[in-house]
Amino acid sequence: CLLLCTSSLQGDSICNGTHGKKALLSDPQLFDVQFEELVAELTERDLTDPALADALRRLKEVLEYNAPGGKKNRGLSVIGSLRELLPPSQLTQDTVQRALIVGWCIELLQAFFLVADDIMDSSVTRRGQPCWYRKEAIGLDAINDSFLLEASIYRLLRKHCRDQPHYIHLLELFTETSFQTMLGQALDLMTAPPGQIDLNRFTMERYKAIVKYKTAYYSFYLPVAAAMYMAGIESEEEHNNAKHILLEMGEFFQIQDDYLDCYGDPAVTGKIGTDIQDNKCSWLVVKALEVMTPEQRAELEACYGRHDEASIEEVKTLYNTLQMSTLYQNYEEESYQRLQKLIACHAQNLPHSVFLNFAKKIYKRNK
Ligand code: DMA
Ligand code: MG
Ligand code: MG
Ligand code: MG
Repeated sequence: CLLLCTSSLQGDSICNGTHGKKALLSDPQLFDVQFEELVAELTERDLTDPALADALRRLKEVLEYNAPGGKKNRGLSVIGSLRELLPPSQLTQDTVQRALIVGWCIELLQAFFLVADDIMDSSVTRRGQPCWYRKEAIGLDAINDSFLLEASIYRLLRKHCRDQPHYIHLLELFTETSFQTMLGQALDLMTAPPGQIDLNRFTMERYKAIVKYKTAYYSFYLPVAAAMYMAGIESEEEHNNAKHILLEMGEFFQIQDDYLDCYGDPAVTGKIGTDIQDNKCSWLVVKALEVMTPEQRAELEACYGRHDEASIEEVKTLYNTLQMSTLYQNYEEESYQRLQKLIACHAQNLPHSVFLNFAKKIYKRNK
């Protein structure tokens, strides 16, 4: 059905069903249909050596458990941004389909990082289900599964974009962004050595470096930059303008993630927080350190980064005493205002809607 879809107004597509029945599919619906297609492609049609049957069955299971089930904001923003960047006449069926596939490549990159991140962070749940490595008979085999998710990206890009002028740009963008994310994860992990509590490590400067690299590049710059390349926008100046705004949004997004780690409802976020016991350089601890008394600092030194329930509760009580919730809400408001200004002066030739659509999705989120 997807091949027959023609894009039309406002993110909806006319889709001729197999019986000639016309249905209006939204981008999120098209995106889900595309996932089924891509799984079949990667696990049934791509490699046909019967000797690989078991491994391909495993890949299918890994893809289906770890790639969908999230908010899909990153993946959907490729087609969303492309609709803002290209006139409807240039949004052919093929172009729309390619944008959906590149969107899934970003979701696969995210799945690759999350499978590994959950092992490293000793997390319990993700998107409302057990983390993949916690499933019976999976364990550390999940490491190889994360590699499979990453490798799938490049098979899809090759298959669908190889003859496009933007192919090389997309390849470099994905490899460069992956490297940036890995460096960010390295900073995140080395700033949180298990059992070695040293509050002096938790500076705002270190915090900003961690989140720019581990989150902002792949979550915000990558989807918009991919859409820009697909629309033929290659100029470094345009990319730097977009990056300026998107990295700022990414920083705020990770601050929300850190806030929700402690204050979010696991039934809504789908994950149980681990930052306090993991000794993480979270926005909450960095900000709390800025406002606490020397006595409170000594207390925090004695309970942060410890796994017993009483210590975790003590950190949370201290956060409540310091009114971290209010500090966060003030920060959110301030950040939103700053972002609006940034869009007004840095978006330049790019449609502001590319950035405003993204901003709308993340401010005041609770999941
Ligand atoms: C996640 O940071 C970053 C990457 C690259 C996956 P995190 O560990 O705070 O994320 P989460 O809270 O989703 O585990
Ligand atoms: Mg994590
Ligand atoms: Mg992590
Ligand atoms: Mg987190």
